[in-house]
Amino acid sequence: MAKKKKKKTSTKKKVSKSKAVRKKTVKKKSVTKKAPTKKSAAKKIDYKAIFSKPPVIKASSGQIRVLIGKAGLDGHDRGAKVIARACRDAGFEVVYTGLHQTPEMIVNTAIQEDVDVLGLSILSGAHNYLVPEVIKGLEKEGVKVGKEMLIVVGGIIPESDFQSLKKAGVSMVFTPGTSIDSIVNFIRDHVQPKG
Ligand code: B12
Repeated sequence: MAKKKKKKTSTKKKVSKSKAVRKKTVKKKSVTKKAPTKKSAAKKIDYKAIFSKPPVIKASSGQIRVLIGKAGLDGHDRGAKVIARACRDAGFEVVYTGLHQTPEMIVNTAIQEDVDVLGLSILSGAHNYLVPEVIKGLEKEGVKVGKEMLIVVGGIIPESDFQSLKKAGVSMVFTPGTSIDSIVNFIRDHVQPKG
């Protein structure tokens, strides 16, 4: 019995020791927490500056022609369909590729349909691969991206990728929550129909 009592006391001591250690660690953490510096504040992406001067192109006909493309394994087609319908309602000529297209398929359709705007809808996270692939394919076929054809991208696109997409030839990125009107107006403002 006496032995058992001794054991219990020693365990209590151990617990109280480890509590003290935990308290110390918490204190340390709060001390080392840094306030945001000027450097980290400067890192914030100013997407309006990145896409500040999108080009204005001349349409190949009297009606603005738009292709909405879905590349890769991405199965999210709501946004693409919503945009395709809104563009049609705005009076544009619209072609929708449907799901699971390869970049080559999208390039071929864009050229065959002689579109002024290629809108890529990507929610899969593969935009950093797919978008440059499509643009490279168009340029290989002699399309002057940003002069004869506007490339716009919509979907789940982190702001940190805006700069590289702009560099690849994208004129504007539209993320979730963008109003349909602002998308239609962007196309109207940046594509001048013939005549
Ligand atoms: C609905 C939904 C689904 C539905 C899709 C139904 C369908 N037929 O589209 C279902 C249930 C099938 C689904 C499945 C999956 N999903 Co999901 N899904 C969503 C959810 C909740 C909403 C997407 C949506 O329809 N929004 C409404 C439409 C109108 O908005 P939108 O597409 O964003 O379009 C707007 C803009 O982005 C822009 N836009 C979009 N396209 C274009 C094109 C052009 C040309 C222009 C100008 C503008 C534009 O304009 C629109 C209007 O503002 C999002 C979360 C979210 N809040 O976005 C996740 C989300 C997209 N899904 C996600 C994931 C991971 C999946 C799955 C992989 C889950 C799984 N493990 O199975 C699968 C993948 C299926 C597949 N084969 O691809 C992730 C993607 C993560 C990422 N990319 O980093 C998200 C972001 C959820 C999350 N927070 O994790 N999903």
